Amino acid sequence: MVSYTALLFSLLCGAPSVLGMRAAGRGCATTISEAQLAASAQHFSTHRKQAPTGLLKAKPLDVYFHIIYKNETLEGGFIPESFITDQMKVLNDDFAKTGLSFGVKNMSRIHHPQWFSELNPYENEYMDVEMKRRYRQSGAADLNIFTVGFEREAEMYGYATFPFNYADNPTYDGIVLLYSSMPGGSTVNFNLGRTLTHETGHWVGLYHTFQGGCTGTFHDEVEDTPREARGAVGCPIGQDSCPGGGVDPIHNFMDYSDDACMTHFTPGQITRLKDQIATYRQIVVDVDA
Ligand SMILES: *[C@@H]1O[C@H](CO)[C@@H](O)[C@H](O)[C@H]1NC(C)=O
Ligand SMILES: *[C@@H]1O[C@H](CO)[C@@H](O)[C@H](O)[C@H]1NC(C)=O
Ligand SMILES: [Ca+2]
Ligand SMILES: [Ca+2]
Ligand SMILES: [Zn+2]
Repeated sequence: MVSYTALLFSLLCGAPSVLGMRAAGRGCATTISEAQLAASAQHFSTHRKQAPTGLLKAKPLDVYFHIIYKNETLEGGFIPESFITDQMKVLNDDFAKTGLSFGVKNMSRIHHPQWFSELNPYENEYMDVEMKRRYRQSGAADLNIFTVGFEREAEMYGYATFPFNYADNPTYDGIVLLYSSMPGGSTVNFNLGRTLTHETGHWVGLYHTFQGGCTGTFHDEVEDTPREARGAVGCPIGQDSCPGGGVDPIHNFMDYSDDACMTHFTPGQITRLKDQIATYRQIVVDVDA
C-alpha cells in the first residue's frame, strides 16, 4: 500500500507540464503519466466489459459527502446543506444523458483546520491518504466526496482517482473538491458546480480532452473528441489549437473551460465511461432497468 501510494504520486508528480497549465484555467490536479496511460489502456483493452447500448438507466449511485471545515463559517468551509442540494442537481443534470444518477447517502462534517487548508496530493500526500483512510465509506461503486479549502494552493479546485486505480488502493478512492466551486460559492468563473461534474468524469474513467496534446501517443481514448494542444482558458469559441479534427472541444466537461462554457459529454465518452465503471466499479448500466 505504502509503495503503491509512493508510486502513484511519483507518477502524478512526473507531469509538470500538466500542472503548469493549471495556473491559466481550471485547477484540476488529476493527472496521469504516459506510462500509466499505457498500462491502463492495455489492461482495459483486455478486460473490458461492454455495457449495453440504447436508452440507459442505472440505480442512483450512493454519494458520501465529507465536509472538512476549519471553522463554522462559510469561509471556513462550513457549507449549508443547500450547497449540496444545488450541487447534486447540477451533477445529475450534467450526467443525465449518461444514464448515471447520484443520491446523497450520508453527509458528515469533520473539523480539521489543517486538512481544510493544506491538503495537497503533491505536497502533502500523507494528509490525503490519512483523511481517506479514516473516513472513506463503502465500496467501488460508491462516490466519496471530500470538500476542503485548498488555502495553500490557490489554483487547485479538485482532483479524483480513476476507476482502474480502485483495486490496488481502495481506501484512496474518491474526489477532493474545493468547497467554493459548488453552486453559490465564491470561486469566480468556477462556481456553477462543474468542477464536481469534471472530477466525477475522471472518477468514471474519462481523461482530459487535451490529454496527449496534438501529437501524444495517448490521447483521451475517445474518438469523437478532437485533439487540443492544452486546456482551454475561459470560453474561446472557435479556438483550433491542433491541425485537423475540427475545433477544440471547449464545451466538453473534460476540458478546462469556465463552468458556464461547459455543456456535455460526447457519445464516445459515454460509451467509455459506462464500460470503465462496468469493468472496474461493478456498476452495471442497464437498458431501461
Ligand atoms: C474562518 O476561516 C476562514 C478561512 O480561513 C477565515 O477567513 C476566517 O477569518 C475564520 N473565521 C473565524 C471566526 O475564525
Ligand atoms: C452518517 O455519517 C455519520 C458520521 O460519519 C455516522 O455517524 C452515521 O452513522 C452515518 N449514517 C449512516 C446511515 O450511514
Ligand atoms: Ca479524442
Ligand atoms: Ca483541430
Ligand atoms: Zn481534470
